[in-house]
Amino acid sequence: MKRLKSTFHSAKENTIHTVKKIKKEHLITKYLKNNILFLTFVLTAVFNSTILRFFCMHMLENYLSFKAILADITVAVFIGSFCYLFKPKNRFTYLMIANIFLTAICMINSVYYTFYTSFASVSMLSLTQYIGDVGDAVVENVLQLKDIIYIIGPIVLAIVHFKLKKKNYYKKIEIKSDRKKRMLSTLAASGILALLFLVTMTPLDVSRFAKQWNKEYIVMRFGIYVYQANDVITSIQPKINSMFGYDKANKAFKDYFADVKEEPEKNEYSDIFEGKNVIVIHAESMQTNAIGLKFNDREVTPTLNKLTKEGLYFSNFYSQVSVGTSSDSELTYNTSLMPTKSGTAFVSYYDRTFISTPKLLQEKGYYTFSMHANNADFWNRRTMHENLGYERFFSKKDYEVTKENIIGLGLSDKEFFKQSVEKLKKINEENQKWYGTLIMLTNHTPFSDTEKYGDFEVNMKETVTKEDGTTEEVIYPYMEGTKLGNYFKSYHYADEALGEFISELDEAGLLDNTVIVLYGDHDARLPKADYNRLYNYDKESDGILSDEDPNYIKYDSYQYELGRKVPFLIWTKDMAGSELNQEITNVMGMYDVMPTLGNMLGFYNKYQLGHDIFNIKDNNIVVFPNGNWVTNKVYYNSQKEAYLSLSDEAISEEEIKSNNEYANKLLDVSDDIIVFDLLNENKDAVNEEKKGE
Ligand code: GP9
Ligand code: MN
Repeated sequence: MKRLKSTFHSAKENTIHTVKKIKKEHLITKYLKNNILFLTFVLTAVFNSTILRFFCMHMLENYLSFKAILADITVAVFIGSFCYLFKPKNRFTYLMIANIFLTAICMINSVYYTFYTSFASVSMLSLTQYIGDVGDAVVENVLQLKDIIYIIGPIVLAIVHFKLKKKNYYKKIEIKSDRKKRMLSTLAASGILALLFLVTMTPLDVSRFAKQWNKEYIVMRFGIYVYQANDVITSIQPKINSMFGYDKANKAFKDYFADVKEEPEKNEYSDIFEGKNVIVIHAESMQTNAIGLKFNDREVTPTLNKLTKEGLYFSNFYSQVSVGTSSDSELTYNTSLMPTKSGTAFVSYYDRTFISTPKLLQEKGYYTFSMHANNADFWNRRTMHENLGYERFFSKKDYEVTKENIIGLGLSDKEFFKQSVEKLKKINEENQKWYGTLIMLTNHTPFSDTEKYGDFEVNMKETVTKEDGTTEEVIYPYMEGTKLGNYFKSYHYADEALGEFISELDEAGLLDNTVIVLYGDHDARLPKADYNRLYNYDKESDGILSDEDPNYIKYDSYQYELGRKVPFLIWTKDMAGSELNQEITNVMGMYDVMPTLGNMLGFYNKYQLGHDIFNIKDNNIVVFPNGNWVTNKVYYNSQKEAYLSLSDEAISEEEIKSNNEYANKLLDVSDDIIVFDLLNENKDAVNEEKKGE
């Protein structure tokens, strides 16, 4: 009986389940049937965006990226939801307009990508020169099927619409009362999808999205529609920033530079390199702390060790970058201005007027150029290098990049230098004097292409004599397998590339009248714990020494922050042993390069924020974008409002206060110059000063 009861029970359950299932199926089919046009709209929008990624980025994980597809669906559902505000027969018009709009975004980007290997930005399109370029691109590409394939979207939508109309579909589904409800529930669905998307975001996604310059990455993760919406917002932001506070900023600017001399202060370094060719090496992620470092008696940076010993080496030098990393260091190096407080100068303020080293040298008759084997739009360099006064930018398309010669982000440094030497030979033949910046690439985070860096071990080897008199080699892992260890391997490779470059230049006779300037662009952002292991390795436990051990070296956050020093050096073939061959230990920042180098090459910019290190000497202060600063005596951390004394001299409260004021004023005036375009606004005064020189 019991058994019978339970069989009956489960039969009943089954029936309920089947009924529910049928109802569910019925609901789904009902939904599909009632929303054919809306769904066609969503599908075509997602299809177009996917096709765009397919044509531009080729790799399967890019165009079939789950995140991008989810983002595209979210946007399409969101936009499409408003169609429910209209009567069914009018929904087509709304969806068609929206579809054409989204299709246009895909088409424009498809054409733009073919031309620039990057995605379009509204801020760029607003510049007439770009409209010209893009216009040409459209003409050149108009016949390419891949650019017009996107009209499949509106065509499919139209076909579906006319078929439905013929079947009297719109009249059948007309239920007046539920329009608002349907719109709201669809909107809510897009909200849920957006939430789902947000939980899949990694910190890297968030930071790249905020910066908006790594366009390929954003399109790959967020889809083209979110990219374009973000692009509009980031393009408008600088305009909004510059709408308020102009008068105050202009006054502060005039006051700041009122007492600055029109003429440079001369010293024994004035004009020493006037008329010489200059090669500037932007050394990716090179930090000072690897210089002189050895593993098992092998130097990490033999080339840099040699150059720093033979040249004029600034060993207490800091880069002053913000979120714009490489591009910020280029900005500060070239203009003696600080990175902007929001956004990045290269991306958000690329159309401002800058007084820069290449521009001033161009005025002195130099041919100016830059070389970097990465995509020209990375960090918006294509535009900014022109604005900074480089007459020619040799980028990825000017180099032969094959699968075999790629390491990490792109063309390997060895190959980059090799191919650059050929270009330099030609430049040298065609120009009397020239100034060029070469931007390295291989030594870039995450330093994981270790098998391509060549042999460089970062372990610890020891030879032990055994009781029987024979010897044995013991190997301790030390830095092997750590991120810092991999960084040293990568650094060693980059240093070797540098060495080969110098030899090749010498062989080509290009060093005879040339000054080499090298700066590390910023630190490599490596874990503090890895430095602790480097300085406090306990081979017995393969861990870290106890802080009571006599050999323990303190490495706290102050040491870490101060350890972000990067090398800066000036070297010529014949400098070794001369008066110029020296180490300068006074603290110096990237913004001091333009004044210091300017004095040596014979140019001057009144609106520079740094100082000639040979004038300011031990009285210098290096201000960081976050308000921290360092002098020879003290390092101040503005977030913690705490400092570390760097000398035996007492530090007074007043000193801290006045340096804080100096730092804040400098950061404000620098930001104002860029945001309010003050060098352009005051161009009459600026030009007047130039004439007076
Ligand atoms: C890219 C390279 C790296 O071309 O300069 O930029 P970063 O990530 O160091 O800012
Ligand atoms: Mn960099």
